[in-house]
Amino acid sequence: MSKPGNYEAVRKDIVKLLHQPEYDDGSAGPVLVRLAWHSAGTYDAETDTGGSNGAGMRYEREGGDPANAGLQHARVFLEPVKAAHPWITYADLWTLAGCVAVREMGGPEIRWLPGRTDYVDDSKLPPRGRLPDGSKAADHVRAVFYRMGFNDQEIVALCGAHNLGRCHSDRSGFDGPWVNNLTRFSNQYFRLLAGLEWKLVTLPNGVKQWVYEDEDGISERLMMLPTDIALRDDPVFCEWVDSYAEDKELFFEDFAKAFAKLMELGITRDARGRVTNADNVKGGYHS
Ligand code: HIF
Repeated sequence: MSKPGNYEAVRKDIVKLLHQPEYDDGSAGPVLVRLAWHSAGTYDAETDTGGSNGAGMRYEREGGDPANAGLQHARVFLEPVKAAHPWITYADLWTLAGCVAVREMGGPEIRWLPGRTDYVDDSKLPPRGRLPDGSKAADHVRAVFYRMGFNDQEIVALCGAHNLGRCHSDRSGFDGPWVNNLTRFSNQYFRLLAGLEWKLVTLPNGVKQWVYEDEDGISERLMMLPTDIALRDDPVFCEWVDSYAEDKELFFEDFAKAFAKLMELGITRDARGRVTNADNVKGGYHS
């Protein structure tokens, strides 16, 4: 067991578990990034509910949300790390793992601060339906991310995370990866979104998505969600898509800031960075 507060030791153990030859594309990285984002992305700024505090996905009410299908894999990957460092909260572990995974897959360093609680505050529980629906258009994407407090530029920067991983027909109904090198963080997502000719298709399960096929039709099919294509086709979003397609450094910088902000939603800190709303939660329960 590591010394409480030794986040470096936790980081090292997260790095060690990323290589998973038997799982998916051989890496736990993408699904860990998704776990971190879904833990935080339920936040509603107006009512100050949802967010990563509480690690609510451990329980059926949030964990069983169809939007979170598949994320049990990410939580299971992290169990040995929790066992080796029992002092870390799940809420901290899940958010840290996402940031470490981005960095290890070649992305930017994301500023991450500890202090989240595993107390579940009943008054802060998010209702289901707060996470975005990939079949929708730009107005839906804006509604979801404005609710969390993001602007148009930050939304597009965040969406570059779809450079990682893939869709699974048994989880979301969508199918396939956004890019070829799907465990390497880069701005390829934006280059492909802006540069390729995408075709709308209906999958055998009735789900509609956009695909690109090489002329020979042999190489693996790449895909885009309707919400991804919405970024290309919206007059404001598309300016940022082009900027990030052209300038990888700018994308890395903006992504790191936006993702760090996402991880902090619902967490308040004092001047020294200590969390002020994680302890002594009234009416909550602890795992
Ligand atoms: Fe995703 N996202 N996301 N996403 N996402 C999926 C997979 C990943 C949306 C829908 C989906 C973000 C925003 C949005 C990752 C990271 C981020 C899947 C496929 C869907 C449907 C799930 C599956 O079938 O396994 C929508 C509608 C979003 C709003 C536009 C974030 C910015 C891009 C916030 C973000 O960081 C990652 C990583 C994956 C890959 C997971 C995997 O298991 O490989």
